[in-house]
Amino acid sequence: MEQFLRFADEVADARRSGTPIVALETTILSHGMPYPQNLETAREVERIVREAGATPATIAVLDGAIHVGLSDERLTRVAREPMLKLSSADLAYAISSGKSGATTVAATMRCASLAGIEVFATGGIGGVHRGAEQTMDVSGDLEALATTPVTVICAGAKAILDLPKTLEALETRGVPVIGYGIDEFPAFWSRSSGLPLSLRVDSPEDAARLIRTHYALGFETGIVIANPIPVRDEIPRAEMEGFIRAAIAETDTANVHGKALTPWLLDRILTLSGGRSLEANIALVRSNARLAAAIALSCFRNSNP
Ligand code: PSU
Ligand code: MN
Repeated sequence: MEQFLRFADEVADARRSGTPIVALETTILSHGMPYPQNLETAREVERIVREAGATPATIAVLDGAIHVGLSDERLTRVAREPMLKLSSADLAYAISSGKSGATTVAATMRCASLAGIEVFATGGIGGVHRGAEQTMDVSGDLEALATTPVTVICAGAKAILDLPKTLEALETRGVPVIGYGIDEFPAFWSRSSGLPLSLRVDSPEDAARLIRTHYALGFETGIVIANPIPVRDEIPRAEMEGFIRAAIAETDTANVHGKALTPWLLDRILTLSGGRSLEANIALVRSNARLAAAIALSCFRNSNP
């Protein structure tokens, strides 16, 4: 499988010395945020991971190769060039036909796992869409979480989703969903969803111990660490819900579905909220990167006492 992987120099060095690495996804950049904010965010998130003492590995498929760690030139390509949105089902196609694409949570987890990276920071995971009773639109992220041993640090699932059903689906698949310093599932742009979580950790050390224990028990699922957006950056749930409902109501007439749905909704919500949703999105990604680096460092200390 190494034949498909191209490591950036800093990632290759970190792998050689066995120091902590944090994987980062690219769909959030290419399909989730406008240019140039996406590029600025990508650079800043990498800087945050480095400052915390870990190595960032931003992942994308470029011209048929899985890049683990992107040069600034490649990062710029991902931020500016229209490219495919790659979930698990699309990876082999993109690689075997020499195409380029940004990786979703699902595809990034697979690439991280192939590269031996255990910790991954993103914004929010995909899940069960509202109206899934009719559309059966359920993100491949859930299946990837069920089958890929990578820990995902996120601000919950995007609140455009059906959050109760998303939690049920994760429970069925045996994926631990752990609140970080919180007893409920965060709702991405808002800290609160009203949905209780029974698992909670309050420090990177506790998270690292839990991760080690989960895999020592022989499980091969992913783990979700749900880190609420910082208080000062959140948009209260009642307010967000108005933007979300308005955007979803427009999807019928706009005739969007499938892969295009999540990016379309995020873009509409950005407009409806007057840009505030993007500010919040950037803030929560930063916060998740910081926590992911701290957890990766604790995992590293655990295995190198
Ligand atoms: N969260 C965001 N912006 C995004 C996504 C999540 O704030 O762009 C992306 C992630 O890459 C996630 C994907 O894996 O949306 C899920 O898309 P879908 O529902 O089509 O599986
Ligand atoms: Mn879908």
